[in-house]
Amino acid sequence: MDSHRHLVKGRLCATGMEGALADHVRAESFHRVTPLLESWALSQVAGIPVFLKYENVQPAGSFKIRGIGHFCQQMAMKGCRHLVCSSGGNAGIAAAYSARKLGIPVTIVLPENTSTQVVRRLEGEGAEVQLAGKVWDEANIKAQELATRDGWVNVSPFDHPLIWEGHASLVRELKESLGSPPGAVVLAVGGGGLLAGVTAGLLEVGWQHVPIVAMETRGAHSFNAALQAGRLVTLPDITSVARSLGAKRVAARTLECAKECEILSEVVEDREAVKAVQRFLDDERILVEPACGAALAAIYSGILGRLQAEGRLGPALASIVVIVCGGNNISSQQLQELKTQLGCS
Ligand code: PLV
Repeated sequence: MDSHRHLVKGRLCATGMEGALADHVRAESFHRVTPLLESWALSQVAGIPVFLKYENVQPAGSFKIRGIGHFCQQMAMKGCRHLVCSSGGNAGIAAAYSARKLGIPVTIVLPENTSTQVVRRLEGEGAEVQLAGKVWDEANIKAQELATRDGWVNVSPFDHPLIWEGHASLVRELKESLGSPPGAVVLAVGGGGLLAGVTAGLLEVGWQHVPIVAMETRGAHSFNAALQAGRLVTLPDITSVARSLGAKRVAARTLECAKECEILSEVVEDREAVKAVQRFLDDERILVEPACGAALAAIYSGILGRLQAEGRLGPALASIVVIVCGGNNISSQQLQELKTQLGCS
């Protein structure tokens, strides 16, 4: 894996710093325990209790801080001198937030079409921002180049065991709040870090029988394409507006997850994801980005009901958990523009 290679190149061996930093770094995680609340509106639509895991209230605006915060803390303990992270936005904000807390300089590489709002947020965190390429995969090539510098460490937005370990904390919180397992967990898939983390968490708490409904938008459906082909597939381009789901190829680990847990992969159109964002705003008065709309569309577009009718999900589910992954790539104006672009009234 690339991040391991860079660690070797960066010669991040144990130093005297390790002990001193370790106490500070281990003191507290950067993520917060988030609320799990039953949604009246979504439960009405689904016909069963729907619980929302509100990751949008994390300090960096999305679940990403769980895994990336954990990864960055571990790298700091190993004496990392500079962090570099390629991102569709949210992983970068999580890395920049973590780097500021750790006092380590950070460079975030984003696709050229990144909104000024996200760039400003990153600069506000003290990050150096570089724009490279049309999609995340191209920005990632640039980040990999930078990460070969001495003492620099590459932070993958989704592809590292420490990231999955950090994301798994979300499932421990679910177990704590719910006690008994839900009928399914619904989440969005970009490169598959959240999927891998939730799989790890389900295994850890003994909930491996809980099906995961893995949502993507068409044009960013690299996991669905891989599952169908039975091997990793590189999409020719990212054409979805859900830029945060825009990894042309998912992490190899995602295919292993599909062997360890029951994963139901579903693809929605951009219009459905954006309509879900609008409906969620009206129902819960919370604005999330289209990446998160993809997960919410599992309820709003009746996908759960269809999976039940097809016998792929049980007929009488106790409850459903939807991970409200959040996201910073949205504003009321951007939502309006997306609706106009996609012809949603
Ligand atoms: N976004 C990554 C990858 O982008 C990033 O750099 O921010 N929901 C939101 C709001 C996200 O930001 C992401 C990932 C996902 C879902 C999907 O998570 P993943 O990549 O772990 O499957 C290209």
